[in-house]
Amino acid sequence: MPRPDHIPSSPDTPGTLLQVSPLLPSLESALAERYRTVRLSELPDPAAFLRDHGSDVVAAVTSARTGVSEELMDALPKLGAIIHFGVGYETTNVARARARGIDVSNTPDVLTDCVADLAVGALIDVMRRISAADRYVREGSWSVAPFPLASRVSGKRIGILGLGRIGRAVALRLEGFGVQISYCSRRPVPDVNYTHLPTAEALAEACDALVVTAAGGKDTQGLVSAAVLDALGPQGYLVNVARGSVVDEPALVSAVEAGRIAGAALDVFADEPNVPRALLKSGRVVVLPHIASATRETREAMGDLVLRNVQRFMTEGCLLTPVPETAAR
Ligand code: 8YV
Repeated sequence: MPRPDHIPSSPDTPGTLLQVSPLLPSLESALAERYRTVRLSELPDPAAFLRDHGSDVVAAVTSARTGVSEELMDALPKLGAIIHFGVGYETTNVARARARGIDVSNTPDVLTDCVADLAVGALIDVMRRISAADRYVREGSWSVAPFPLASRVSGKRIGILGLGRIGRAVALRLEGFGVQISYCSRRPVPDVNYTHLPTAEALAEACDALVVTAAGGKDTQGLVSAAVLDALGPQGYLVNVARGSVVDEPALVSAVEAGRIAGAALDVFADEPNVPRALLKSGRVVVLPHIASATRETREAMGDLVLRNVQRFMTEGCLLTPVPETAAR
């Protein structure tokens, strides 16, 4: 069958690289220059492509947000690698990929600093009410009355939910604020001096602000429950730079509406880009459009790591930064 116009015939590489979702423009160009790349979302008839050419695809590049669905995996019988742009990969069923012998990679480390920077910025914003104070000045309220007093950050008790690479980078930054740090992770981390607490609820109970840096996925779904928010209490703040799924969002909405927590700074939501109205309306909530890794420097570094993973797979059949062996879904 003749190759349709929308499928590039060069460069000559060992198989087709499927780009599942839109990516950083510089990465898209680099992939297209080096590999026979097909952009699934730009095809007039993706189903026809998968039917007629699915067996040409040897690797898939996708975003953390999109992953590779089980249906798509099933349509690619020769798929050998799924390469994610992003540290998260919960949108791909890794156990199923492994069972098929498909390797999976992500982009760890290169985004840690920027995500931690934003988490600390968001924490200070919600406690000191920086965004709210900015709105206050702009709407002309400063000449009417002074801005209400906010909450001190330095010296407070901060809980970190998920002490992985990003959680540790957040803790390291906060050490400079003289805070007391405690954390909850699947297991105690051996080389830190922070206090380990066994459950999210115990952690929330013991802190003034809870910073969520745990990975998304079914293991952490709804981990920040109504009970955890109640344990945080009316003087407590929630910061989430992880995944919307880690927080029970309806429970958060009702806790914010009832003043059962003091405030929240959220970079991630359950159904992005949709943000519940109650959160948008609350002056106690800082809402951000999932920007924790969104700096030019970090996104370029993520793109570069994706490219190096693709190169490694296409030349040596293995990946540079495979996801941990323990990763399931
Ligand atoms: C990006 C992220 O928004 O790395 C992640 O898991 O959530 C963010 O860095 C994402 O990679 C874009 O798909």
